[in-house]
Amino acid sequence: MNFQGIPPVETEKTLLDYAFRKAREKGIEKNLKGNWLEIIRKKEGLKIDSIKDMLVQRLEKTKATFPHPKQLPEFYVQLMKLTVDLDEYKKSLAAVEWALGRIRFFQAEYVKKIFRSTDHQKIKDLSRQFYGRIASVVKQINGNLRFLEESRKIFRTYPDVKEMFTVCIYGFPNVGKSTFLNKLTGTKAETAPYAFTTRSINAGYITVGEHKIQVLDVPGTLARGERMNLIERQAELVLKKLADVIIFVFDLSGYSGYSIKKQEQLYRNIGTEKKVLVYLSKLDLTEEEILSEWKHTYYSVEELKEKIGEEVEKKGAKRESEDKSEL
Ligand SMILES: Nc1nc2c(ncn2[C@@H]2O[C@H](COP(=O)(O)OP(=O)(O)OP(=O)(O)O)[C@@H](O)[C@H]2O)c(=O)[nH]1
Ligand SMILES: [Mg+2]
Repeated sequence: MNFQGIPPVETEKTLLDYAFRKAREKGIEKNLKGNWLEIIRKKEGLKIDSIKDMLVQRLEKTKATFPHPKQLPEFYVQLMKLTVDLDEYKKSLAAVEWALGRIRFFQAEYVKKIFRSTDHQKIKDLSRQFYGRIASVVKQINGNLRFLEESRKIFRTYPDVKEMFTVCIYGFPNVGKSTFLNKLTGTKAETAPYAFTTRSINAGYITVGEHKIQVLDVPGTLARGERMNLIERQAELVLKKLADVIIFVFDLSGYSGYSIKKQEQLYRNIGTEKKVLVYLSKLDLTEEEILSEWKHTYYSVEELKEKIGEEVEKKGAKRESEDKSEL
């Protein structure tokens, strides 16, 4: 799902200004044939069609580019529940659908009325009535359009994750997660000597044997519940729902600004439900004394890759035995 490519949603004012301006341009079209009554009918008919076309085209685009929760993998539905008001979102999509119906209905109605009318003034009045109705329809969904635009900005922060075996790199800001992701997968995620460089979730891929594995770099925090920001909520969901294996990055050097004690606390918070592997970063900056205490937990990037491979095999074997027991 392309959450990054959803185009902006226009306001009621921009939509109407644009549609009415285009209609005025149509209204000055020359070369219409027939008697004066036929020409007036055609002109007004063209304006009405043009308004309908412009609005329908834009609202259809909104309808087509915003994902409906029904079409999304479970992970993204959960993510939506955490980050936007899902009921309000569904209501807003339904409102766009409703507006499309009304616009098409009024266009058909008023064109019919105009072509039946034999009075110049009456035709002008009908046109004006149509504009009023259409403006009122679009105004009625303005709140919904604004809500969709706000949702779009939130969707843009969503990670692009696939449903495959997933390794999550987890740990405090600035400990070296993105550097490790780059070492492991060869991607080029941004790294920097200050915290919160990674504002959304970076992804890379590795192949172990014949298995393709997704590796996500997930920012960590000790905040809970209400105190979590948008990215932290996403991180927690990725960790709980998506991760098959977690690699926890410890920075023992002190350069990240987080004490070893704090890092151990975050490590313990993960719980025991998932397989957790440890990676020690910044060994070149770490004091010998601390290093000797932690040496037994050290694995190189290659060794960790092998361990991930073992977990993929285990999961595959588990799935096979589950499949057999279902038969
Ligand atoms: N000397 C040394 N520096 C490292 C090592 N690993 C990471 N760094 C540096 O530590 C800083 C932070 O690394 P990042 O990989 O950006 O850390 P991060 O955990 O992704 O940080 P956030 O995205 O902010 O959460 C960068 O300046 C890296 O170059 C290492 O093994 N040795
Ligand atoms: Mg990072």
